[in-house]
Amino acid sequence: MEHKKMNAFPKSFLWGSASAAYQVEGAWDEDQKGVSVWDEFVNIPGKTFKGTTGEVAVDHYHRYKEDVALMAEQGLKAYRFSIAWTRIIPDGDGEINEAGLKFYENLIDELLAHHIEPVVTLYHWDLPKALQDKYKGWESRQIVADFTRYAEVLFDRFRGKVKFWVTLNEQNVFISHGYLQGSHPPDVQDPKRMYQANHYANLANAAAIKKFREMEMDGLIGPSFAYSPTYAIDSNPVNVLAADDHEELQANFWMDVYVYGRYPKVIWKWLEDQGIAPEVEADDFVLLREGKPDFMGVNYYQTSTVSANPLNGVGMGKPNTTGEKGSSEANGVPGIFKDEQNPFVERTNWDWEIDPTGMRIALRRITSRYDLPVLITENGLGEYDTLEEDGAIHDAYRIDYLKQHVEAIQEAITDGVEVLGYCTWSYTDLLSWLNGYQKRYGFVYVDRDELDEKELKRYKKDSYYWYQKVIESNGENL
Ligand code: BGP
Repeated sequence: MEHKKMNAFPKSFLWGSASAAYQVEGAWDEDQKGVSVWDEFVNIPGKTFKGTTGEVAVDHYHRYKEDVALMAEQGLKAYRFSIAWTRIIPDGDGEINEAGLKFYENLIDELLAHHIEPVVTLYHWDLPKALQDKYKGWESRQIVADFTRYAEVLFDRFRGKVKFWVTLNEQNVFISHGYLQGSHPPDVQDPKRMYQANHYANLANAAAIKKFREMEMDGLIGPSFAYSPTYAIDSNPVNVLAADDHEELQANFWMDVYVYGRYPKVIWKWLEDQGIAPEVEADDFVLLREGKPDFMGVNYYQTSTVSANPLNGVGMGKPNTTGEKGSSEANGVPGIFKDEQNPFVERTNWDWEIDPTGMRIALRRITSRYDLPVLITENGLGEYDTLEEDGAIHDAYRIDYLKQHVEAIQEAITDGVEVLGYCTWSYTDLLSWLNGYQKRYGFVYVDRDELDEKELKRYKKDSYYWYQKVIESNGENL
């Protein structure tokens, strides 16, 4: 629908930006930090683009004050970052490491001193390797208790300071990449194991939220879900059915569990028919229902367009991690759907579709189905940037992308969606898990590349100044 007049952004709207520990911190073995599964995985030849690692990343661990000063100057209202479990409890379930807690306390205090709201992600993929070795990490029910204890340590320490908490970042991504595509640790390709690990992740998410309630924490908590709303390639009913299946399998399958504590029936039946349904206990569903979040965190980058796919049709294909446009392979699930290129939208050099209207659709679908407020925990454009001789970075394409998405959010607010805030991905440039350092997302350029860390100097991009004006005008001046 078209609106005659748009609603303004709420006064309390969190204009933010985001990062994740492994992608920015570096200092991978300092101050008694334990080893994570990513510390190990990146050193397996051929796993990441040009063998890049986060061992130094953009050295945020040592430069956090400089980074927060840049945020303050820009006027940022919220900064979403993740805590590395291995800094807090190096072996996952043993001693608590005060030096790790201190680092995050300093960061949080620095943010609060500049009136920037910390938005803390408990888990952004860097599982303690000790737990992987001990009981196969997410494949064991034991992870639920260990994750809850870790969460409790953080709730206890940062009570009163942190008001926004994100439990698991993109469970749908780390589980499917880790156990189906084998492109993330622990490098498994087995759907049965994937759905089992996923079930325990659901329980861990719910148990952490339950703990938050029991501790009477002042604040809001929810997961961050990577949501790519589905379109059918056309109105052929078989393709519309494929789109329905895609939405059920790739979105409702996770978000229904978070909010309603149950799996969608159609997908559960399909999992049983395939012999890949997880083993569950009756009490699990009691816990899942007790773990209802306060908001749905959404990482929105793009939509998915699909068509029907026969039983002998196309299977899993590799995504583009090189930045060579058009290099992603055909991909699908035989008997259900296959991915299509949407002819109505542009694509980035990494073949990600640029679809701001899809953001509005994502926000509306969540509101209709779950009736929860939404916190946009990630959205942004990964592209090549050029550092000019005078230190400028003219990223008009990023401004254009962000502007269109902010407009779509305002449309959604006018439609009646409650949006708590908008965290762009990312604040500084950082390591892209599988795409190295050349795929840049930040407002702040960091001068390093795949092979050379250089001096890791920070430069403000044009988009930095653009967002500054957006924040200053509470979204009126785009
Ligand atoms: C999300 C992750 C982020 C970030 C982002 C961009 O899936 O939560 O950590 O990496 O995607 O993705 P990429 O780095 O693959 O371009």
